[in-house]
Order: sequence, then C-alpha cells, then structure tokens
Amino acid sequence: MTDAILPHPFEIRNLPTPEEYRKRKVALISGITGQDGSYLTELLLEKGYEVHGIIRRSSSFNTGRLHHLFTQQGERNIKFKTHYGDLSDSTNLVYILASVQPTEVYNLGAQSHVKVSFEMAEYTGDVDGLGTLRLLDAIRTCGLERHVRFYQASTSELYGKVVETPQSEKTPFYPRSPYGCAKLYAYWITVNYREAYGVYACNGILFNHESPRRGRTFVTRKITRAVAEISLGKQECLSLGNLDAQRDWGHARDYVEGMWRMLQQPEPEDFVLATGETHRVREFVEKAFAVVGITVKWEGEGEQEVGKDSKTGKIIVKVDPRYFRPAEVELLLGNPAKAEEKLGWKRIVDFDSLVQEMVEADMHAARNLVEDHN
Ligand code: NDP
Ligand code: GDR
Repeated sequence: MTDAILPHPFEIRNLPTPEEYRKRKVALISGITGQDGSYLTELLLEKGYEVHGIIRRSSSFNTGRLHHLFTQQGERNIKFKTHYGDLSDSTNLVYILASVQPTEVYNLGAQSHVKVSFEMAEYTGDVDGLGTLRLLDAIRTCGLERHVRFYQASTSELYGKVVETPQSEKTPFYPRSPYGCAKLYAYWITVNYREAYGVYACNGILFNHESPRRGRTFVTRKITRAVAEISLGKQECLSLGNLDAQRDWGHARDYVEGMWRMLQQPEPEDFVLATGETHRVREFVEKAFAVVGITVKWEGEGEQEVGKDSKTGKIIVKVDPRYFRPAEVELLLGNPAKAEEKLGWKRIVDFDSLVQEMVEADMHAARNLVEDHN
C-alpha cells in the first residue's frame, strides 16, 4: 500500500488526525431521497449524527420521503442538511465532501431499476459504476481516505444467473443486466480503494428490501398499490411480467441498520444482508390480495395466465410481456450468516408482516387520498 501515488490536488487545511476527526458523527448520504436514504437518515439522526444528503435538481418534487424531517427540523434538535449534487458531477462531489467533512459516507445513489437499465445502459453505467469511482476519488482528492468510512450499496443482482444457492459473500458473480454490470464495477472499485489506498470501504450486498416507501415501479409496491385500488373498485386489473421470479424480500428499515453496523467494525469487510427465504412474485400477489380478503385463482399458462377473484370470477391479474426483461434473474436466496455472526444483525420483519404493512399503507393512502410521494 502506498501513501499516495500522485500528490493530492486539493487538501483540506488543518485537517485533524483521523482519530480526532472521527470523534464527530457526520454522515453524508448520496441517494438520500430514495427509499433507503430516508430510513437511513432517520436511523442516523436517532443516533445523534449530523446528516447531510445529496439531492438532484428536479423539475418536480423529489424530497417527499424526507418531508417529515424537514418539518421536524424546527421542532426537534436535529442536524439535517441537503446539498444539490449528482454522481455524474465530480467537481460537485469534491466540493460537497470538502465542505461537509463527513466521517461516514453512504453511497446509495443509483439508477436502481433493473428493467430501465436495459433501456438506459450507458447512463446506468455512468451513475452506478463510475459514480461510485467519482465519490471514492473525491474522498482521496480531499485527502480524507484515512478519515472517512465508506459504504457501497452493492446488490444481490451481482449474483444474477444462479451459480449456487443460498448466495453468500463467497458466491461468484454473474450479473444479468446493465444495472448488475455497473454495480459489479462499483463493487470491485470499492474493494480496490480499500486495498490500494487503505480506505475503510465496505460493500453491503443487499438482497431485495421493500417498504411502504418503495418506488411504485418495483414489483412489490406495484402489487400492493394495485391491490388497494382494486379492492376499492378504483382499478380493474394488475398487469405483471414474470410471475415465477423468486426473490429474498426483507424490510428496508432492517437493512439500513445493517448498513450502519458495517461501518462500526474494527476492519472493513463485505457483508450479505438477506432473510434466507425466497418467495415467488405470484406468492406476493396471493398474500397481498389475501390481506384485503380476496383469494386469487390462477388459470392458463405463460403469457395467457390470469389471476381471478375466486368469488366473483373477475380477472384481477394479467401477464403482460412488456414487463419481461431481456435477461432475467430467476432466483435470489441469500445467506446472511456472516452478518448475523459478525455484526449481530438479523432481520426483524418477516415476509407476511412486510406484505401486510405495505398493503395497509396503500389502503390508507387510497382511502384517504393521501398524497403519495414515493
Ligand atoms: P431508490 O431508487 O429508491 O433511490 C435511488 C436514489 O438515488 C434516489 O435518491 C435518487 O434520486 C438517487 N439518484 C439517482 N440517480 C442519481 C444521480 N445521478 N446522482 C445522485 N443521486 C442519484 O433506491 P433504493 O433506496 O431502493 O436503493 C438504494 C441503493 O441501494 C441503490 O443504489 C440501489 O441500487 C441499491 N440496492 C437496493 C436494493 C433494494 O432492494 N432496495 C437492494 C440492493 C441494492 P431521485 O430521488 O432524485 O431520483
Ligand atoms: P429487482 O426488483 O429487479 O429484483 O431489483 P423488481 O421489483 O423490479 O423486480 C423483481 C422481480 O419481479 C419481476 N416482475 C416485475 N418487476 C417489475 N418491476 N414490474 C413488473 O410488472 C414485474 N412483473 C414481474 C421482475 O422480472 C423481477 O424478477 C431490485 C432493485 O431495488 C435493485 O436496485 C436492487 O439491486 C435489487 O432489487 C436487489
């Protein structure tokens, strides 16, 4: 390991020693407006951190998941600030790092939709892959590589095509989408900066995690919103793609706790966070409809398959090939043993409770016409 191959082009003046510096608790989160960003912010504020987030300039409102925190700022003594920025803009990242001087950086920002990544492959590579490099390089540029702890939002999509199950930190990667390939670069550049420059950098290889704050185009939330609307007579039918994909679904709130724990260890390492259970998309559909008292009866096969309300005989689920992916990840099932042993981490919310919470939240929103920011 070398101290620095090139001199730092820019250094913060009067930087304290890493030990002195880390006595503060200051977090910087990219992707703070997303599902995980909002739960992580809540967790860190509860732990007494000063939290800074990078938000993108958008022509429409994109801070809905943080709304309650902005309003609490005046009432509670919380230290929370947002900064305009983008993972495609290196200068801006250097500027934010130099002015915030964080002790922990959580890189959650990404074009995170797998299907969209097939349509926006280059952009996804730029933001999800090179964006991670830009943030790591910004840390070096500021001379903070021994001061900052870095979390990279790696993903079970790295496993892609099934090589073995359950998938652990030792399972070889075989990504199946531009998103997975971009995240593969991000995974390895994180490992590389750890090994080359001694950055305390960890990959959290997280399996799918959901919540009422999940984006509406991901399958779980798409299902729970449709279940609420269909049960209230506001929507006829739900169109889905591959009903047989299997996922290891947990609750986002449990997973952000694991992210934080990864950065509190004596040495940086990579960890899988998962439930150790897998369920098919169709099972999620059945459970979600069951919450509102509807039993789904499946008929037909392949693209002709439909789900009917067993009481009324009405078609409430259809297969639409538009939602199929050019290459699919058929089965994800994680082994969280390392995180359980070394981090003392365990998921709390089980599959049934997750589905129930999401359906109930969407029922509440649909009944009360609550504005949905997610
Ligand atoms: P979301 O899609 O909900 O949030 C993504 C965040 O990234 C948003 O804040 C978004 O901003 C921001 N973002 C998008 N593009 C850029 C950019 N160019 N520059 C800066 N920020 C950007 O994702 P999740 O919260 O679900 O996931 C968080 C991270 O974890 C992502 O990196 C995702 O790939 C990864 N991950 C997620 C898993 C899951 O199951 N949820 C599992 C494993 C990994 P805006 O609001 O403006 O769009
Ligand atoms: P995923 O999540 O691709 O696993 O990525 P998503 O919810 O989009 O898909 C899960 C599975 O459901 C199938 N599916 C559908 N998916 C969507 N979005 N819409 C549909 O109509 C539909 N019908 C069936 C998909 O084919 C797939 O098999 C998520 C993201 O959060 C990533 O950022 C993260 O890295 C991984 O989880 C772990």
